[in-house]
Amino acid sequence: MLERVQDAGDMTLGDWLDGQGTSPALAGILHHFADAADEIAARLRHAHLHGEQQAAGQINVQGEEQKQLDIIAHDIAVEHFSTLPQVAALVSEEVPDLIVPERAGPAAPFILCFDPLDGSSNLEVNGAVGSILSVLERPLPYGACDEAEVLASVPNQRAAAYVLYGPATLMVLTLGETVASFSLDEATGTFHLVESDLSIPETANEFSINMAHQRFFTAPVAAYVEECLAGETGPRGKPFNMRWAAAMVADVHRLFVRGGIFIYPALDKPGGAKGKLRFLYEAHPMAMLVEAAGGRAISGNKPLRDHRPEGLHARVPVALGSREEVERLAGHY
Ligand code: AFP
Repeated sequence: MLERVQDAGDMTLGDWLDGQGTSPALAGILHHFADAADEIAARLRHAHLHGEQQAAGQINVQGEEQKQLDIIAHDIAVEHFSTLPQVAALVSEEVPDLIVPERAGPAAPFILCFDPLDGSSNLEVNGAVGSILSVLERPLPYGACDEAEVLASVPNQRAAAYVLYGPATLMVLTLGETVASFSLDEATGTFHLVESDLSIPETANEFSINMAHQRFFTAPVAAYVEECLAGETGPRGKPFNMRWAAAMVADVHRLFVRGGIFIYPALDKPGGAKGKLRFLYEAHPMAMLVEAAGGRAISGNKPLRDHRPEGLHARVPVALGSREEVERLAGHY
């Protein structure tokens, strides 16, 4: 058996959270997210043996076909989060309504928004998928924990994280100041620190957008992409590469390694004005992570963090990544 590389003092997620002075209530949530991810990773590894990568035969709140694993991952996450008395409510991509766990006390401070299995259309091709979490704190004084209160909690984002289920199971986490990454040791179910201070390179030569929608791009996005495609002889004076993983978690993870820009824009077609991605459990957590690593996140040409969604599952156009690339795109508006 391979010995694990001993680095960063062989720090576990728990050690790291202690070192950050994380409150027990918030640390408890992140531990449960890690435990849920460990369980989801195990189900993913065996999914093809049981046919769980296949469609479940039902449509979710987004009007998208659910895979069996979408529902399994949702159930695992809800089971873990529902045991925590500090959690007032849950918003999951997979169900239309707010979930209020039985154990939630009236003074429970946190609301959790999550996508249990992002990129699940990759399951049948054994491609990368992920889980995303955003931790919001309810504003005082606490009211009825309903949709209005969830939306009012958006400015109080306390933590964001994703787990990428690739060849390795990696968690990337921020409490707002720095971004750290952890890798799962499946033998013990423990996440170990890999990097304590991830930063997104300021400049890059890679862009990430679904080019199949090119005919629906609005003018600013079309102009930005055209400049990238023009390469050395265009206004950018350098060649660009294009990547599209079809799972936001995988595309955003690449930003932390190589830099670049990820765009899911508004599309100029019926029903396309808000793009595809959901604010509460896709765009908002990724924006917190990217900005904590020195990158930028926008919707249109405005900071994404200033956006206020109109519902639990509201969509929002998104662009995030290396500062120079995001500012260049914003400059075209
Ligand atoms: P699925 O969960 O339905 O696979 O969607 C994943 C996703 O929301 C996001 O993770 C990707 O970036 C994006 O959709 C991919 O969208 P396209 O369908 O345009 O490739």
